[in-house]
Amino acid sequence: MVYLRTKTVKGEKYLYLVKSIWDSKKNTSKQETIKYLGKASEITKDDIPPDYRNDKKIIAYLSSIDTFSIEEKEELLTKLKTQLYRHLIRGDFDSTKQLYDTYSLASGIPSFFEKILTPVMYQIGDMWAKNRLGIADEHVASNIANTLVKMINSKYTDMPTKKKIVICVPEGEEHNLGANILETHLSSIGHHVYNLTPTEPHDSIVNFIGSTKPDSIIVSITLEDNIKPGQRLVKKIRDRFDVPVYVGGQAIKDDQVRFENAQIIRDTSLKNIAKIITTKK
Ligand code: B12
Repeated sequence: MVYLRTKTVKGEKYLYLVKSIWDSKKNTSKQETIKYLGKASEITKDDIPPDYRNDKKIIAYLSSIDTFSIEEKEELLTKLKTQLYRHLIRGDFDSTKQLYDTYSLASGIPSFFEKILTPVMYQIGDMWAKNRLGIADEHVASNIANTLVKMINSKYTDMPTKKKIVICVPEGEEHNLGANILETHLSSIGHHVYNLTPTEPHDSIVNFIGSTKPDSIIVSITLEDNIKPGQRLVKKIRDRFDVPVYVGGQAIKDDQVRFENAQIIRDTSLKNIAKIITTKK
């Protein structure tokens, strides 16, 4: 296994390309330096020996450090997205998980969701819309993506809780990967999230809110056709409870869309979403 190791000397980072080798006599692994790459701030991609430039771990690590130009980082991200696209379409969960593990280790889980998984899912949708991808492939891809997000989320079930947050979608909305990503991110920072997605009857959602008394509610809408049902859902909730409701998702990207009694959140990071919905007004 090959990876990059950092040594910090007097505040300056130095990178080494190292190999992990199994020593069967001592029954342990040892590191062997393949190449000393130099000061992290001065390294370019050309410093990496060609054999390792496409290594997933190396790419994941390099795309996370500041020393690479934006163009180089973009190039590395593009490679990772291409790899993920292939893994998802093939239904290859193990490779998907491996890519997630290496990338998130270096760059964090939110970055994986925002920079890799979400754009790849959008690309899959575009390919499907252009008839360049079958519906079965799209299903396989979204199932694998959802399995991964659920698996990441399962790590956080025992965390202490800060706020109670309900996530729901309007009746008829079957898309819920975005909702599951929000659930995972909010759980990872200590909130107790009740994810009612995918579609549930509006009355069940309202009854659930009555019994759990959450601090905030997220309504995620993907299909434009579901904006009206979404508006009805928000009205039903707000007619009964004085709880803040936040609406977001692909359907409301157009800034003409309005919701009474709810705040629309557009184009912002997961970190910022968490801040907005948990800050008391
Ligand atoms: C996977 C998928 C499906 C799966 C969904 C499985 C599942 N469990 O989710 C299945 C196969 C079921 C499906 C069905 C359909 N789909 Co579909 N689907 C997709 C696809 C490829 C990916 C969706 C996804 O997971 N995206 C990635 C997630 C992470 O992104 P996201 O939802 O935008 O979420 C992010 C943000 O928006 C934000 N966010 C989300 N919610 C909220 C809420 C708040 C408050 C905030 C602040 C932020 C926020 O956070 C997330 C993380 O960054 C998209 C393509 C695309 N562009 O997304 C098409 C797409 C959404 N589908 C589409 C269509 C047309 C359909 C069908 C009508 C197809 C059909 N004829 O049957 C049906 C409708 C089913 C239904 N009634 O809902 C269209 C929608 C077009 C439109 N403009 O309305 C798309 C865009 C494909 C396309 N290019 O045409 N689909």
